[in-house]
Order: sequence, then structure tokens, then C-alpha cells
Amino acid sequence: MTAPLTVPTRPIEGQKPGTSGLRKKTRVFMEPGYLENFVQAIFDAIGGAAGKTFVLGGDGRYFNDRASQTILRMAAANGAARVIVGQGALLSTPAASHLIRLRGTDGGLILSASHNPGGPDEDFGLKFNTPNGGPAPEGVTEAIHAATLGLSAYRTLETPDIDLSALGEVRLGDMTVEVVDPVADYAALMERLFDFGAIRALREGGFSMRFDAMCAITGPYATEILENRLGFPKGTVVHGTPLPDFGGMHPDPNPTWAHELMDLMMGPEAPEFGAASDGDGDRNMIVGRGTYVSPSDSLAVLVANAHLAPGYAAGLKGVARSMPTSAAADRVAQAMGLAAYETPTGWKFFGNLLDAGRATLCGEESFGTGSDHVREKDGLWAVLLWLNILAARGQGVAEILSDHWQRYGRNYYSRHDFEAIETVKADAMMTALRARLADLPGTEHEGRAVASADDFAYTDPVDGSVSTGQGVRIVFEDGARIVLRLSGTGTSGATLRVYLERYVPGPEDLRLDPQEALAPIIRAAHALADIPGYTGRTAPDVIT
Ligand code: VG1
Ligand code: CO
Repeated sequence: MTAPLTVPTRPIEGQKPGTSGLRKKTRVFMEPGYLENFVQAIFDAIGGAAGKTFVLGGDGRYFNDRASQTILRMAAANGAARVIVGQGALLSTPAASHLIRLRGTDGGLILSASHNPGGPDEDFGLKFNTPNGGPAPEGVTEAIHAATLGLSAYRTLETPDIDLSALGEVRLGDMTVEVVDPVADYAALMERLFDFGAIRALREGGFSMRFDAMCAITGPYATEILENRLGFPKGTVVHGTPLPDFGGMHPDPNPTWAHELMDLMMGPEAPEFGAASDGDGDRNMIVGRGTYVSPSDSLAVLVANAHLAPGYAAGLKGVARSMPTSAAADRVAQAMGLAAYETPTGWKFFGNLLDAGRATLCGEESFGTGSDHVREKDGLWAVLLWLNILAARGQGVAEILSDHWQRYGRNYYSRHDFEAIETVKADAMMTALRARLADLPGTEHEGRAVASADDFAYTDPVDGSVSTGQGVRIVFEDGARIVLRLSGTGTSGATLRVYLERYVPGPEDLRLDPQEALAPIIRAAHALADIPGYTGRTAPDVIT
């Protein structure tokens, strides 16, 4: 066997995991010792790797292959017993979450910067998921960060690369590397949750769809499930081969970045149903023929109809959404007598609620929906649940959405992103706004009076842990709402996210253009936070 090497290193500043893991420019991750430092910090923070079993895989972006080899050597040198790796070092985030749980492991390392572009000049990332399959909670990410600041050495082996293209087991030092099919276990789970027979029958009735994998990780999963198992014709999945640079695409499934799919769905050749996923496969965008479904509405529709799928036939235990997500799902939860939770942004905050059996479905406005089948959001899962609902109800997306609004009213909703702002300017704006919050109630903006204004803090109902500073929310007397927070996943400058919401009970005014319906709220947000004054920006870069 090869003796572990102890390589001297020094603490590296700025290795603080954000909303989901550590994300940096790929070249930063490739600097000597950078990845190694973070990996050693993960092992140290969880009490060492000795005797443990981990899952490893990523979304296939540039550096995924080499980083996997580094991590395997370090796991072996740190005494791990076994690492289960997806073939080709590939695993979608939800499939990794499932494997971590299925195999009863001690956690997993997922290589991805999610929806951020990939390539030598783009982004790379690494996150650690705990044995429940979910993103490390704040206590663990803080311990990892603390460990990065105290490192003096990392452990590795001097060995040739392992062949990760062949299924089966190989030895690396004293450790077993088990290379598995990245799709098989996940596809089996989907077959248990959903009525594949009903979806096949829907397809046989002439129903057509397109799935855009955006040259990222969901390609192999979608091809196996939609084309091979459900029988949709070849070509239903487009951009289905994961590429190191995602073919130059920005694998973020929203109307701006998935514009090819949007153009098709809004044009004369549109199939009945369209969907897209992101770099690591945990996000989803749902589009019907001529009908875009906002993620907040999608969550509400799924909550109202999930019982139509076999995996949820017994009903839901509760529903959780992130604070900036619209209240549409809350209305359904209330009507159905379900508990509803409001958490900070980031999937890690749903983990305890799912583990404790208090929530079954969770969602975020950022194109993330999921359930207790894994501990991550899950893009393909959401697509299959929609398909199952369409099959069970025998209605199209537009009809289901308009029925939903008739019944519950409509939460007009939009998110405006201002990207790559100078960090000092964004920070100054948020600091000034936070300082004024106590003075806002009672003041009038665009004809609306502020009812309350605060900086969202969350006390986890399961373990009592408290997270503060999670975003400024300004609520008006008629229920309209503005939320402002800075992104935790960007890699250049600061990204300001402004979330805008206004409720219309109906039956009139359910078909307005969201940007028009929200125009006064948008103007109020710009004025209240003085966005132009602090950032010099008058319009957002991305609207979803
Ligand atoms: C964004 C989204 C958030 C999501 C996170 C990770 O975070 O707003 O809802 O959980 O990305 O998603 P932020 O801090 O940039 O707003 V993924 O698909 O990138 O793991
Ligand atoms: Co993602």
C-alpha cells in the first residue's frame, strides 16, 4: 500500500461555504492546495474520515474529473473505508442525495457550482452533504470554515488516477472505490413515486413534450427516464450530453437563460409541455404551451395536486417554502389544513422539517421544488410530478393554472436580479436600509402604507437554531411585499435580489402581465432602498 503523505499547507482566506457549498472561479479552485485545503477542512470538521463511507460525484463541469481524483486520494489518505462514485465522476445533486441515504453513508461530496456557468474561466464548486442526504446545515458549514482557518497540512496519496469509466470496485490504498451507474437507483426511485403507466398512456394519446438539459447533468437521467422508460420519442430531450463548459450555455432554467425552450413553447410549434433543469439537476422550469409557470405557482399547484401521484396518495404532512417565495403555497396549505413553514433561502433549512416528518413538499422561488424522497431539491422529480398530475387530471398546464387562480386567487410575483454590483456599494445599500427599518411602518409609497418591515430571522422549529440577517422584508397593508437580499452563490461582486409580490383575489384581474401588475411595487422598491443611488442601476439584469 501507498503511505499517506502529509503536505504542508496554510490557511486560505475566503473559503466560507455560502448558500450551498463553496463556489469560486474555476481557476481559484485549481490553484495549488486550494481544493485540497477545503477537502481537508471538510474531513476535519466532521471528526475525520477514518472508517467512513462517502458518495462522490458532480455535474461534469470543467475540473470535475481532476477534482474527483484529488478527493479520492485525500479520502484514502484520511482513512476512509469506501467511496461510492458515479461513473465518470458524474452524479446529479438529487441522485447524490438519494445514494447517500440509500447506502446509509456518512455523507457525500458534490462537485458543482449548480446554475453558474462552467469552464476554465467560469465557476466551480464543492459542497458537503450530511448523512441525511441534505446540504450541510449552518453548524457544519461554520465548522468547515473554522477548520480552513486553522489548517497546517493536508493528507493525500501519490498514486496514478483511477479509471472511473468502468463500473465495479477498485482499491486505492486501503480504501475501496465503488463506481456505480449514476442513473439506475434514481430512476428506480422515480418509478416508485410516480404512475409511469398513466404518463405512458398520456403520451400514447398524443401528448408531446420537450426537456432541455442545457448540456448539463440531467441529460443522462432525462434520456433514461423520459425516452427509454416512458417512451417519449428520441429528441424529446435536447442538449442531453453533459459538457465541461455546458456547450457555452448558462445552465440556469429560467426564461432568460432557457430562451430556446421559451421560444419554442411560446411559438406555433410548441409541444404541450416543456421543462428545463440546471447544471447539477436540482432546479426545474415548467412551461405549458404558451404558458409560463412561475416557480412559486408551480409549488402551489404541486401542493394542491400531489395526492394524484402514488408516492403522495396518503396526503402531505406539511409544506415549507423559503421566505422570498410567494405565499401562493400557503393559501393551498391553509385550505387543505396543512402546516406551512417559512424558512430562509437555501435548501439546507428544509432538512430538519423533512427529517422530522413535519413537511413533505418544499419549494423556493428560484426554480427549486422537492419532497421528502431526498434531501435536495429535484428538477426531474418536479417534471415527473407535473406529468403525473397532467395525466391524472386530463387537463393542460394553462387550464390547471387558471383553475388554480380561480380557486385561490393569484399571487403576482417576480424576482429582479442586479448582478455584479460592487460589493461595497451593495453592502452600503443594505446597511442603510436595515438602519431605517424601524421608521418604515406607516409611511406611504406609491399609494400603499407599510404595515411592517424587518430583517428576517428564523428559529428552526426542530432544533431551535437561530439564523439572522436573512433578508429585508417590507410588507404593505394590502399584503403586497418587497424582499431584498444579497445572493450567497455569486462569484463576482454582489448580486442584489429584489423579490416583488402582490395578491389579487380574483375573479377579475387574474390575467395581467406580472410586470404590469407589480409596477407600483417595483417603483416603491427602487425608491425605498434607493437602488439607483447606491448601485447606479435603474433596471435589473435578469427578471424571473
Ligand atoms: C440561489 C437561490 C436559492 C438557492 C441557491 C442554491 O441562492 O436564490 O434559492 O437555494 O441559489 O441553488 P442565492 O444566495 O444566490 O440567492 V442551486 O440550484 O444553485 O444549488
Ligand atoms: Co442547482
